[in-house]
Amino acid sequence: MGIILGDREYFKGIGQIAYEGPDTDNPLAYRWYDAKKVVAGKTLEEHLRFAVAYWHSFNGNGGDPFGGRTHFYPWDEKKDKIARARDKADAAFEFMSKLGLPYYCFHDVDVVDYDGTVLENEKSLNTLTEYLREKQKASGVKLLWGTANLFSHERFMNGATTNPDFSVVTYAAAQIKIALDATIALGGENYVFWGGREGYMSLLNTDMKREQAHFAEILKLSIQYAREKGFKGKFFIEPKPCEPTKHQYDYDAATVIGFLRQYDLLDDLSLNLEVNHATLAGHTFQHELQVAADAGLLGSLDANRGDYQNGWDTDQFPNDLMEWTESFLIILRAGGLQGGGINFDAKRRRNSTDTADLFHAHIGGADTLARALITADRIRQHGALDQFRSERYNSFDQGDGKRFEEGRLDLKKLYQLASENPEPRMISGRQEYLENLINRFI
Ligand code: XLS
Ligand code: NI
Ligand code: NI
Repeated sequence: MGIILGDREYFKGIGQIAYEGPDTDNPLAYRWYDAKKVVAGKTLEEHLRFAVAYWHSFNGNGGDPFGGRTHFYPWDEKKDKIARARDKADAAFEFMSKLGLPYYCFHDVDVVDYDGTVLENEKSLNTLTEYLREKQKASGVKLLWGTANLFSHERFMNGATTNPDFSVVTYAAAQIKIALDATIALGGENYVFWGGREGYMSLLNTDMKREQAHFAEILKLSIQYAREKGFKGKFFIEPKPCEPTKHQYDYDAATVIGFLRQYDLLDDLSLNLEVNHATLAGHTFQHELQVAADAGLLGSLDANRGDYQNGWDTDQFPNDLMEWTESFLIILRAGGLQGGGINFDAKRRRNSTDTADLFHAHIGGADTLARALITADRIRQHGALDQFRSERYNSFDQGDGKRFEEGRLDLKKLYQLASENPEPRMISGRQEYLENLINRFI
């Protein structure tokens, strides 16, 4: 819908980012993300549903444990927090409209400072919600998901919904209620729970069973509340194994699925998977995608990447074509994401201090993923990969193998078959051949 400016232009000298194709020399153009291009029956825009993360792009200041801010924002200058929050919203919508990406995501405290009582904070967020609603209308940019930041404030140091002190749990609940109200008011399509402090540092002071039951109860109450208010969207849990707590309850996809099953929460919740969280858990992102897809719970994605050498959540912008091509093979096979989209939960490096860097980061991310999606579709069209996979299991497609899958054989029958049949022949898994096959398309 064109570029949306506030009182002033924050990203001067950068105009609308357009698709110019792989051969362009313009670094401020998309080479692969051609939003209207149709792949596997849908446009790239419909497949990818890219979102900009408010926290990394407009709040994150480049600080790290060893040093303060390196990113200085012109929208962060006014004294009054509401005026400052409005400036930030102006900058955000200018940026998103220039990039032409369809969605954004936020935590409550990204939008406006929460520095008062519960009711004062609610009032501030409501004021900004009104403002964001106008911005959304003017730009066509939509809210992919909202969430509550239940990890930064010191009251959450022992956990939020899993805090051993009930009064802190009520504060967490209140914050969720207010964030849900804002998400609903903005037509948010989903709501995310990432439990930053939901875990423990030491079992010596922790009743894990009780804490997890409290978390489940808050999820249930939150869903109930939102549904009563007419929210039709999806709820996602975002797994992460550690950081900030030593051991987070939502460790990985399989753990979260077990938890959801245990507390009967599978109807309303599915997963928001993040690349760097997968690798922190000792998995590939592809593994996490496959676990969620197999359970029918592949909801939404946080796109970023970790670092091969560092063991923490570096949240770099995605640029690994192989990783994302393999990922899209899984996503396409699963029929796409259920209700979610792809949020760039990624930040520019501490020393990427030019305004243009924020554009390069998102353009590179969008192009990497678009290119990977197109590549994965070509691999699927070619067919040899999927054919190899299915043929690998064809001994279960007929005869006793089929009867086994249908649950119609007992252990004695399997014993009998093994004793009657010769030693199974060796069948190659042909991994190197398949890796070469994928490389042909990249
Ligand atoms: C942090 C998480 C966070 C969630 C939203 O590691 O990825 O950014 O996506 O709370
Ligand atoms: Ni995330
Ligand atoms: Ni993360």
